[in-house]
Amino acid sequence: MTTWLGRLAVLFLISIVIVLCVPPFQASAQSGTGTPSGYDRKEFMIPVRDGIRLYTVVFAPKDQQESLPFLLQRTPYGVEHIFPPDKRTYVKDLAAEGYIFVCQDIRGRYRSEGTFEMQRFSRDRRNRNSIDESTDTYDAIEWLLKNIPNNKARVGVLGVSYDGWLTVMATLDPHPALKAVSEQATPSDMFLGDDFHHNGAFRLSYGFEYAFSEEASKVDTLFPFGTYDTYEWYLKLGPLSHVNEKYFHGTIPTWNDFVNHPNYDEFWKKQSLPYRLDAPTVPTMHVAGWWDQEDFYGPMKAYEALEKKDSKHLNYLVVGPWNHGGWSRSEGRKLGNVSFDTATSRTYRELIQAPWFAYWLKDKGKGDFPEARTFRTGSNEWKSYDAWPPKNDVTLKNLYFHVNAKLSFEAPQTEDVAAFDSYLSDPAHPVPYRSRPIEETYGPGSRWYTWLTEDQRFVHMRPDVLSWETETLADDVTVTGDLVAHLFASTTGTDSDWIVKLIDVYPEQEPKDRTMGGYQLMIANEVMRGRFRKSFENPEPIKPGEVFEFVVDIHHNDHTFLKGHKIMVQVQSTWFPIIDRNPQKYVDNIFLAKDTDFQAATQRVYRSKRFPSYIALPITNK
Ligand code: PG9
Repeated sequence: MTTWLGRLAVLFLISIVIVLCVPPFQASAQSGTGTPSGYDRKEFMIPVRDGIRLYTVVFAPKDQQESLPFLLQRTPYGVEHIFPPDKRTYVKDLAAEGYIFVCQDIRGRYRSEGTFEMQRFSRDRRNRNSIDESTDTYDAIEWLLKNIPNNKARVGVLGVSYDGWLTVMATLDPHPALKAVSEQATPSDMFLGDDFHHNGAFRLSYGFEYAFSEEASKVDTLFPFGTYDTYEWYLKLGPLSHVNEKYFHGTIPTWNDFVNHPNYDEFWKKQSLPYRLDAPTVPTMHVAGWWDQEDFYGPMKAYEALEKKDSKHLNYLVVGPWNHGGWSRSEGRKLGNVSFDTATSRTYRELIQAPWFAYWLKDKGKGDFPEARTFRTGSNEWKSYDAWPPKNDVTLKNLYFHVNAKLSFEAPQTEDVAAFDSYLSDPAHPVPYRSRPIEETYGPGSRWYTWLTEDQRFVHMRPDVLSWETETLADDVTVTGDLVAHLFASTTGTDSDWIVKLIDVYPEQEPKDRTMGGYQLMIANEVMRGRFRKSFENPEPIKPGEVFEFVVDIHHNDHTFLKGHKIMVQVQSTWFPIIDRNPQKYVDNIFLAKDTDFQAATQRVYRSKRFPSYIALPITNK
């Protein structure tokens, strides 16, 4: 790091306090250490098998009579300033139940010793001295059982996002005292669907800012942009090769990994959870938010991977109308402008999370948890399922693109070769992914947290964003399960991104809230990087002008498009700067592309009998 960067980093350091009671980067200026509460707070440096010591804070209830189980959370975001459990929204209901709470800085972060590695690979088991996050958790648990008085010799682990991923790591070769976990918004695959890439398309602003934040220093550090609207900053940055040339100078390991692994190689595969997970070993509750701006794919995939071998029925899923970690704070009655009529986050904490741990760690309740619980948006109701995605009462129906910007469940009959809609995609003028100014991701006042619920009218009718919509719905239409877009499309370039957004269009006269009149609420979305249409391992150029079927999985959902609403689909080829600009000319590694590689391209989306673009929707009446 250069000296000026170092100084700025220190300045930023002082201004950021990461509080573990809320998910990462929901910063708060308060320190929990001095807050009076019903807990005794003790700090330890817990040694693990290679001699490294991990900074750990233990909160035991002051009036503890009986032996209590542990609830452990491990984190890269700093435990020093956490609130006592009875002051933390996230675990207040658990605190009322009675646990000994433990928080630990993982190796190399904040006050722990050792070296941090972003999502450290699993150790080589042949080497008895090797370590990973799983052995660190094991050793910490072993130490706690032996050294903290009056413990019940049972442990639960929970956490959101990175802490959720660490929760999953705890279940690999678990300590025998580990009796239940809840991973919440864990990433599962950083190339296919979580923080750093989606379908191989690089999440530029997130990847750049997060890598810096974790690796420029031992503590979280905001990148010193020196400008408020990062849209312009990233545009001026130009090709990604300028990042190391101008700013990182090779000092940020995760950025170097991005550059060195542009395709789905062993590096990404070995990190992914489906690669690491086998049959569930510990009762596991996965928690996801429909509008999670960071890791929605992750918990859904982790659930799916474990479910394949869940013969002992240890694997459960909860999905609600939340952003990243939204269940752990506030009431959850609203997200951005969207109302859910009920306190969804509180319901989760009181009626789902607390009974889950009470059953496994304290033998309370019957343990008859539904396999999957979701909050169905639109109709705003909790649903229980005995399988996810639901197998019964669901019919797959295709919603087709038509002439005059129409969508309908009838397939197009036209043989016309010119049955397509078209736009010019220009990387010099990329479509913003949220309305400008695009504040730095985790900066003060950032609207990052709710961007997925933003009214899509801010780009509707842009010449490089195509839209199709249904007639006003005469009846409710409910989708439940996996939604997949099939785009028959061509480009004049040799590489191209395809972004598909499924939108619930509110009536112009919205009876419940007139400010929502005509609102375009995105309920599903995804980007597909064209070079990976056949293989994520071996990308290929696209043949200019040839029509391909690009299959874009826009993920699981449970949503009712209410009677009186319309269903809309938007397609575009840039989503900046959350997704880096595709040069639209095939180059082997986009991280090394030159300025001159970027070119405008004419895109066509077909809607004919031969090339019927559509979205496959799992529809239910239940
Ligand atoms: N989404 C964050 C993250 C997790 C794991 C790796 C990289 C980033 C987080 O909120 O922790």
